[in-house]
Amino acid sequence: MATKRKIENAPNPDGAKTIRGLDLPTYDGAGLRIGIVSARWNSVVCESLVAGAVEALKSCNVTDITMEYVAGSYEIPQAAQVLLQSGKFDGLICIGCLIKGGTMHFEYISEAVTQGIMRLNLDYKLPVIYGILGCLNEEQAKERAGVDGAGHNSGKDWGITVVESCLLTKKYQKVLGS
Ligand code: DLZ
Repeated sequence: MATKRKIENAPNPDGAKTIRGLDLPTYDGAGLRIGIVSARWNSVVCESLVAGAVEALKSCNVTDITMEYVAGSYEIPQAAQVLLQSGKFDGLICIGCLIKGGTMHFEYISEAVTQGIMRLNLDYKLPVIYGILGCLNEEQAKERAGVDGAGHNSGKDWGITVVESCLLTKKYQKVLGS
C-alpha cells in the first residue's frame, strides 16, 4: 500500500521544468523476491542504474534481491526468461543502456529487446520492468543514470515501479486464487 506523500515528480535529467516523469511514492515491498538482470555493455551507466534500483528497493523494505549479469542488452530477454521460469521471482528489473552509433545495431537491438521484455510481461503475467535506456550519446546516458551527480538516476524509478506492479499483481492473483 502506498504511504501518504507529497506528489512530486522525479526530476527531469536536463533539469527543465516539466510535469513529465514519475511521482515517487513509497510502497511496502517486504517479502517480495526481486531479480535484476543487467547488461555489462556501458557498465558505468548500468552499474549506476543498478545501484539506484537497489537503493529504491531497499527503501521499500525489499531484502530478497538477486543480481545477474549478461554481456549486452540483447542477451537480457533470454536471461530474464530463465529467471522467470525458475518460479523464484515475483518480479524483475531489466537494466541496459543502448547508445546510438554509426550503424543499424542500435535500432535492431532496441526493437528486439523492447519486444522481448514486453512478451515476458504478458507470457509470465509478472512485472518485468523495462530499464533499458536508448540514448543518442554518452552524455544523455550519464544524465539519465545520475552518473557524476548529473541528472536523475532512473534506476530509482524502476525499483519503485517493480514493487508497485508486484503488489498490484499479488492483489489480483489472490482474487483469482492463482
Ligand atoms: C554490439 C553492441 C553494440 C554495438 N552496442 C551496444 C549498446 O550500446 N548497448 C548494449 O547493451 N549492447 C550493445 N551491443 C552488444 C549487444 O547487446 C549483444 O551483446 C551482442 O550483439 C551479442 O549478442
